[in-house]
Amino acid sequence: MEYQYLIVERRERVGLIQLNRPKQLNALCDALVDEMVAALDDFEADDGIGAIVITGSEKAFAAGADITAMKDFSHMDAYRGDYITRNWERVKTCRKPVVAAVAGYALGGGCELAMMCDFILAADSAQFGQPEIKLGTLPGAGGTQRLPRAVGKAKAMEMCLTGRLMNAEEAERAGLVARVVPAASLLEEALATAARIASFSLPVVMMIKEAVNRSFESSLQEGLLFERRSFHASFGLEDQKEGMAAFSEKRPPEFRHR
Ligand code: CO8
Repeated sequence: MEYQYLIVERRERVGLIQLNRPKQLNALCDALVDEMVAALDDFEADDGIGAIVITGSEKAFAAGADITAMKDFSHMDAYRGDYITRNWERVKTCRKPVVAAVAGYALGGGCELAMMCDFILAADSAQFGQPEIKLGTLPGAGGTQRLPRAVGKAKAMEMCLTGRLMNAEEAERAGLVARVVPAASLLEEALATAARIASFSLPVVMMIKEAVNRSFESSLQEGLLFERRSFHASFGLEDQKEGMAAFSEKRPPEFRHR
């Protein structure tokens, strides 16, 4: 497929999606999101891909939903078109791990997109924020829901109510990002991290992703039960036999189902 707003590449077992609408700081228009969904569909269906990285440019991961495209919407336009939320959740429903590699601005929908990914690696230049209040609106793709889960109520409330930005160092301290790396090595680090994930048994990777996500949707007891059942199920996998045999034989495992 030809992409207008993305650069999509395969780096061995890692699928790389680079948002590429530089003049608008990767503002998330419908066409860009549609392309991102198509790229995710392709990578999800491709047995040769074990993990996915979504990144932007040096200046912006994404500066939010496209304000120019939505500024004249009526309530009916937004509601009937299910603006934005229509297909954004595809990032979340992807069963393979998705890593956000964020440099520069991740604002509004950009911050929400990063938070939909499984975890965020941030360049030291990254800035996160939900500045919708300054536009007379509010976050619409998870900012008021995922941000408090990531950084706690106080910081999330303050950010959403004031529109202030959080830098990479604070974001790491607050638990919004997994790790901060120098801007120059962000992509390399993100690809290496995704490649490591993709080197493991894919069914196990998917089970782990599912189990961690379950912790946000269930009581502790239910989550623990889900985890235990998945753990039991892993003993039905050839890769579990290989992983444990390799440990006993003091050799690296060769997972077949990658
Ligand atoms: N939408 C459309 N165009 C944008 C956006 C955007 N979100 N952000 C930047 N641009 C455009 C600018 O208009 C400008 O275009 P032009 O050159 O034609 O004037 C170009 O990108 C460069 O921007 P700036 O000149 O402003 O660059 P600066 O370096 O001076 O500033 C900032 C960078 C601080 C990022 C600034 O551009 C800015 O504040 N942008 C808007 C950030 C924002 O408010 N984001 C939230 C948008 S609303 C939103 O995301 C709602 C989400 C809820 C829906 C659910 C999911 C999306």
